[in-house]
Amino acid sequence: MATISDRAKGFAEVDKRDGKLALAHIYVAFIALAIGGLCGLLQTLVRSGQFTLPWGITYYQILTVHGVLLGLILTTYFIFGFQIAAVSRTSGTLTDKQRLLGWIGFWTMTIGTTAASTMVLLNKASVLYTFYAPLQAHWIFYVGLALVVVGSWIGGASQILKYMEWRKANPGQPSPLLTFMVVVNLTMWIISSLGVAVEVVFQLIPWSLGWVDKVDVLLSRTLFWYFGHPLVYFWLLPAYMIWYVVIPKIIGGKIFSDSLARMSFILFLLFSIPVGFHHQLVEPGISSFWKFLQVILTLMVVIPSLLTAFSMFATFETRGRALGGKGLFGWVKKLPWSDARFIVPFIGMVAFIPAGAGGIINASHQMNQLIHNTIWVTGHFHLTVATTVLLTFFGAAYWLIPHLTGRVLTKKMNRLAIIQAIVWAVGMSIMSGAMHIVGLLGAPRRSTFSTYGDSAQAAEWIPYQIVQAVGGTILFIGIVLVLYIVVNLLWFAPKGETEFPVGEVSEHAEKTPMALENWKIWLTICIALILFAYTIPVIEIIQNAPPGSRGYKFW
Ligand code: HAS
Repeated sequence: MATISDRAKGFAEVDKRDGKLALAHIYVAFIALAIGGLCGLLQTLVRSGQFTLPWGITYYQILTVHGVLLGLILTTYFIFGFQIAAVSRTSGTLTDKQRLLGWIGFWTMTIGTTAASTMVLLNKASVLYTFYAPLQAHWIFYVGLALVVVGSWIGGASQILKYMEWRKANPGQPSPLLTFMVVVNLTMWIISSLGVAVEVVFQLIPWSLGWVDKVDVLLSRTLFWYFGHPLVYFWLLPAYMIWYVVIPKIIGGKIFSDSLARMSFILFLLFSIPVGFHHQLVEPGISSFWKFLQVILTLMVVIPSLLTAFSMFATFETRGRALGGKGLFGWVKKLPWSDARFIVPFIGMVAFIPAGAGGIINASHQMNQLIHNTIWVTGHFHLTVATTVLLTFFGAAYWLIPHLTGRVLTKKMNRLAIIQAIVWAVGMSIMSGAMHIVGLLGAPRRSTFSTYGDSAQAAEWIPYQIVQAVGGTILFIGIVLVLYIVVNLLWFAPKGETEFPVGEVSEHAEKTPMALENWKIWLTICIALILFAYTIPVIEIIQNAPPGSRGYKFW
């Protein structure tokens, strides 16, 4: 039987030992999807008011499991699995030392994940994925999270070392695009996660151990969001890597422009960090000038997404026309609609159009007053991370896993993968659509009937909550389907060779300027922007902290 992989001939493979490391991350990612997804289903049922959790399990317990496992664990592990494979595929096999670092990182993260998840499952850390103070968790939860971050630095170092080795061996040449993108993503991750590391190590751990009585809540939220917004781009950029580099190859086309792709990644590095205040626009204690400044910087970080949209349209249109597509939209018909590796991420791209528009509404200072803390925000991030990013990851898993396991995606699984994406799109449109609408009517996020009572206003929200539960149930079917395909690709699919698709740059593209790889310039601007956006407001937050909340006697 002909398989998708039959088209692939003569491609470079990821070394088996690197593949094992990548696969270890991917296993954890999909285990997190299974447990976190089940909690998602339970949550929508609880919110509909038609279901009560058994055995004393609380809503906030499952909400924390859902957020931590899907928002933090599934994403980080899939991203690391993909990035390890991408670096090995495009810059060569990792050295033994680099691979060892990768494994140390993996085990450090996994010990941390197990510790944190156990505390959440025991209801000792029902503090949601943002773990805002003054909600307090068991200290083991915070130590677990710190280990996840430290493990990611160690694992990330192994990928960065490979990049440095490549550059040393190839002076004056631009590095492989995919590896370059991985390094930008890791640089952004390391710089931003320093914020959450400081919060956890210096504020939350001492406080949860009882070494200090109080914690400066505003400072802790500021440190969290210094990390929290780049965190969402840490999720998005691997999806963009797949769009820029892998999709052109899958559709038989070329990368529109290497320089444009690199430029957009650099813009993410510069503008994704100094923008955390757009999550704190309604918080007192930060002056409106600094909020306004960070709103402007947030609108700057929209630009690389617009560049990406332009580049993707150009790639699709060029390919469609090369295949004979005529007229304004005739090229659309020429794209490979029956190939899951293309259509699944494509649905994610389409979702990003309304999702991105929603993000711009959120960022627009005054409009934020309307939607903040409503379930509109939940609708926004289910379109962005849970649709755009996740469908792109699923689409990538359909070639990445068989590439690493030496198997193939059969026609039957390919068809099921397309059905899965359609199920996901339908479920998410219903659930996220209802969340957006009822959010505008004022329905709060992170709450249930027991917390907001049975007022007349709450009664108005009930039909929407039921619609959300319907969407959530359809989404859960989508999770079961993707897990079925993944299990098949890991252990049961026929043996064979599957391509790790890496596109070539169009011959019409301009030569890539080496300035795009000049880290001294970009890191200097990045740090200057962070200092500019944060120094004075953080000093003000510390100076104006309520008595005793600095905790330490020496502060
Ligand atoms: Fe967001 C809240 C602003 C993007 C995730 N966001 C959140 C939260 C999460 C999240 C998790 O300013 C909740 C945090 C919490 O728990 O409190 N967000 C933005 C802005 C963008 C944005 C300006 N967010 C994302 C992405 C996420 C994500 C990406 C995850 C991956 N967000 C906010 C703000 C809040 C917020 C406020 C706080 C709200 C509050 O008050 O609490 C931008 O990056 C969006 C730019 C995107 C575009 C779209 C470009 C379109 C493309 C697709 C092209 C399509 C093609 C297909 C080519 C401008 C690239 C072809 C199509 C055919 C039809 C043929």
